Amino acid sequence: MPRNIEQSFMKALFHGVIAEEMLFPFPEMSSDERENVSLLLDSVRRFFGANVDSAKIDRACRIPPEVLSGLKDLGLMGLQIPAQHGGAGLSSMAYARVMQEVGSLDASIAVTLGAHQSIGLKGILLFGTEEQKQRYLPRLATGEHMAAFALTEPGAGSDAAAVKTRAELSPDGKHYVLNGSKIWITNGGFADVFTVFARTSALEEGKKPRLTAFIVDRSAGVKSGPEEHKLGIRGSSTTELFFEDVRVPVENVLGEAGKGFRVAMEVLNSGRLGLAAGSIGACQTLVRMAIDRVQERRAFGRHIGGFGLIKDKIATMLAQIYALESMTYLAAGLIDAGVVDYSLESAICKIVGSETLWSVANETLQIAAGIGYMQDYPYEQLLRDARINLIFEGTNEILRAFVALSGMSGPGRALEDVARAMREPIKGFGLLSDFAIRKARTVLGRERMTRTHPLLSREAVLFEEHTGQLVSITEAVLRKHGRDIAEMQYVQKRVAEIAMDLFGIAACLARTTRAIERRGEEGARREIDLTSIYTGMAQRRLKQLVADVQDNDDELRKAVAVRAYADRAYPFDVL
Ligand code: MYA
Repeated sequence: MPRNIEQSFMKALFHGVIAEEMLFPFPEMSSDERENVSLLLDSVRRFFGANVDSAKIDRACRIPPEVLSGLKDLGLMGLQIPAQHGGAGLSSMAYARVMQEVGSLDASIAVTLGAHQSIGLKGILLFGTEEQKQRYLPRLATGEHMAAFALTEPGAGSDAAAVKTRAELSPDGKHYVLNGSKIWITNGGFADVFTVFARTSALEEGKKPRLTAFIVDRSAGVKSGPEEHKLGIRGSSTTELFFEDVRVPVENVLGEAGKGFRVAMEVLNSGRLGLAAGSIGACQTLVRMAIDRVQERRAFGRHIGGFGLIKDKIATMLAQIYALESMTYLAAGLIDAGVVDYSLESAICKIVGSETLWSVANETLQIAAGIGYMQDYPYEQLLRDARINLIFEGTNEILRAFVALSGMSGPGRALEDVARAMREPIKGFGLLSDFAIRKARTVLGRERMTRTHPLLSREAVLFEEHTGQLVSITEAVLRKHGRDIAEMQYVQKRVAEIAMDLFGIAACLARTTRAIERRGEEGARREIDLTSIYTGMAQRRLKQLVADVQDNDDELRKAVAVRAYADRAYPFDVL
């Protein structure tokens, strides 16, 4: 059990604390749940095999209604809704495993299911009152009602707090009146129930408005725009939503009035893991296709699978997927263990999931070569379907900034504490937080990985060393930039990427240790090898990232971009 259930593994790591008890033993589902999930997955595979034609869904830009109702009959709409409210009551690990399977079968369907339950109804699960749960969850669990999450607006995408949709309390205090619109809402064309975010305070210059989350029934007057035409996930529904004097009873406020931003963030924290899980599944489908292709396509008198550069691509994909799967199930396991703050871990899984999928889709298409580019084959659709994951549920750029700033905020506070304690040594010492005390008593040196299997000691040392680097870089940039760090996006990107690689190595170490303990060195050979390849790749990236902190051309790049904005184009022509 974690040292401190409030603490996040990654936030602790930014302080140099390796909370090994959060890594070991690597989490797993109970055997009962594993059995249930296996049975469910068998039915899912059979159903998709017999009823789902992804190319047809892509061409028709819709999921046939009979497929949607079949998915509902399978019980796929209420996976995490507790049994008492009509759902399957799955743990986060089990939910992730089901989303992984659906992600391996059809992206439009995965996104529809994800928008319904990873985010659409998640607010009710996390923040709903008992009365709200009883009123909404049973019909959402069966899919009689479908849900959507309505946060994004034209001026409030990455800047989620800038929502303009207004909610005014009626003079009798019995309901709110919503006015405004939302864009790019997944399931927007048909959802019956929406989690809507609106501002309930006046806009003040330089201040963020207070948001409130509402459960809004379509029947209250929510209108949808036409379906958007998209690059990929074309079978999923994406529309605008319009609220014109939509009356919502005060009983439908989700969480506390004025605390809607937190509701949005917590829902997204949990939703991002679903996306990572779906990405694992899509990667598995792609790697299977890539392996089939390299064994059937011939060049220069032999299968292309025999060439070193092809082997390199396949090995890289496997190592990346192994790390992604390890990170995602580690994070899901932490949630199941009761850890409250998993915001950094889930953001990291979302970034790594979407980028791994993009790279695996790209490399698989490359291996397929000519046919990869043709619409008669599935590769191009998989590539198109994969692209959105880098954008929605928080763009990877904004999530990198979030990982860095949120990770560094703890050490930032600790440094302030230390500075204060140094100024007022007697009084100040009592004000020190746990972490700051450690720091003040320094030199604490780096913490050790003590529970990894000895066969992985090289990788464990690398993890320890780079944890030390993360801490010293964090301290150095906080001392140098102070609060201005919020504006230092190059630094944020590097810090985030160091953190991402460290989480990946930690997750692989924990999972592979369990594999070795259970099956011995030879039985765990595949896991050991993939851990070694992944750690090697991460090591090379980490070395570069650390070097770039000191030696970079950030300022030059900024200047070039500013000149390009003035030129409004690439400025040369050989003519
Ligand atoms: S849904 C729309 C997705 N939109 C976003 O993700 C929005 C991204 N933006 C943000 O997250 C925020 O605006 C950011 C903060 C992070 C930029 N957990 O001053 P602040 C706290 C907990 O930094 P801002 C979609 O796309 C923070 O500590 N707390 O805020 C669906 C602070 O607290 P305090 C958090 O600068 C698509 C306070 O909030 C978090 O305004 C369909 C203010 O922070 C957090 N994460 O911006 C998907 N963040 O005041 C279907 C901040 O106490 C998926 N805070 O210090 C299906 C997938 C299927 C896969 C298929 C595969 C094939």
